Amino acid sequence: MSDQTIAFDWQAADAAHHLHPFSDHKSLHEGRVRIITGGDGVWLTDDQGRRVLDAMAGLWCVAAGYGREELVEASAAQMRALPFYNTFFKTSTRPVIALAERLAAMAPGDLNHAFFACSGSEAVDTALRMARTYWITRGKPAKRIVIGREYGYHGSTTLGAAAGGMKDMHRQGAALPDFAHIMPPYWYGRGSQMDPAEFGLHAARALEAKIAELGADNIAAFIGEPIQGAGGVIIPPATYWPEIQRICRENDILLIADEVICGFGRTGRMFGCETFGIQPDMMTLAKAITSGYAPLSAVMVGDRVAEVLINETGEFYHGFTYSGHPVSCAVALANLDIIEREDLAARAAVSGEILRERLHAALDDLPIVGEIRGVGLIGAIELTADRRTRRPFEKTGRVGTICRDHCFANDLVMRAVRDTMVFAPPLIIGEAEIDDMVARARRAITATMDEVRGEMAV
Ligand code: PXG
Repeated sequence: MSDQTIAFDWQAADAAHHLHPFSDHKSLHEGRVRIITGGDGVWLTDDQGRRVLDAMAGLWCVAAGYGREELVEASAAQMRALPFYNTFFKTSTRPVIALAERLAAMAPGDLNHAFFACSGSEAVDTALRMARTYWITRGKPAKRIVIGREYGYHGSTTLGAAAGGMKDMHRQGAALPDFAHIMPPYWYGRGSQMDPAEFGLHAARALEAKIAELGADNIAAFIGEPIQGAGGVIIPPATYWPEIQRICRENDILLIADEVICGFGRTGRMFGCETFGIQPDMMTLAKAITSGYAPLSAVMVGDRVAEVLINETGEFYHGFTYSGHPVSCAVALANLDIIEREDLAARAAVSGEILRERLHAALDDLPIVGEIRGVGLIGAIELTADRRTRRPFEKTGRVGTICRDHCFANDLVMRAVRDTMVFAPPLIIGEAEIDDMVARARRAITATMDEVRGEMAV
């Protein structure tokens, strides 16, 4: 690095000119931002030379791990050949065609058609626009309402934020008419009096009640993540999704699975829909589709909806300059090669078992740990003031933030959602790295417990 680079005050420049996503800037400016400069496998390097174990895979996306030369090469080769061309106006490029065909072959059931965008939010927006367009084309324009769930996260465009169940986002201008929400299938937080199977049916039937209230003739679609990621890794009981699917079918409501986090092996199968045994009408994909190496998302559309869009709608007035960006598509193809060749879905299933076993062994004696849960390589640790009654701490989020900061101090990236620690490491994580991750988590959680012991049941 040149002297000039070293002398530059990156902290001051970031504070002066960079508005961060989902950040309270005042409190951000009170401390230092962590500047990440490199990555290799599950490890990040920061500008202080520290090595950090990234148990969040970037932001739930770096499935294949950092530093994969193959992805760099795929990107460079495509940039040399053709850095950009659009897919509007009767044109296409080979990477986008190859990727559409490949995703159609991979996706479950009849999800045979791909529409591309750059982010999960745009994919969700697209799916919702398609759902409404489908019903308009079929002569049922009143079917407009989209039902989502509390704690659901479907991105940050206005339609996605309205479909999601994050109240803070709704309060900042993202509450729209024709969106409704039902309870999440959050057994630990909402259903611990029932057994999980019974609670799964109970939570699904909230959809039936909402349909009765609003009228099936007014409802376009139900959207849900197979596992709610940003909402705190809420894993529904096995009874939940089949019941949701039954209710959607009986009421002629489209079922949209938001697989932005679950897709491409995270849950131990290629898609969350396979883990939970459902066949949606549409599926949104992003993040691990390129392992985060280039921005890309897709909506996979089933034959029933696609045939109406293709044969009856006429022009669908929707799309983005970078829909099917050739460089992102080339990276996605190389990334899917890695995911398939290294069997990362099956590997996530096995590593997830090992991780949970080690977490139990390391954390079960800490009274602050209320529950450890996971499927494949996505999971959560609930922090509680009283393990027996599951009493939460006062002022939701405070203890989670304390723990997140202790994780940082131990060079471990885990996210706090409310007072739940969530993790989703790269799918290539090895056994020794799992042990390392668990040891750091134990140190961080123990330090958290020491700090808040006075608030805990004795
Ligand atoms: N759907 C789901 C299920 C997501 O998790 C999006 C849509 C939107 O994707 P884009 O690419 O537009 O961000 C997401 C994104 C967090 C966090 O802190 C989670 C996401 C994004 C940013 C932060 O957990 N998920």
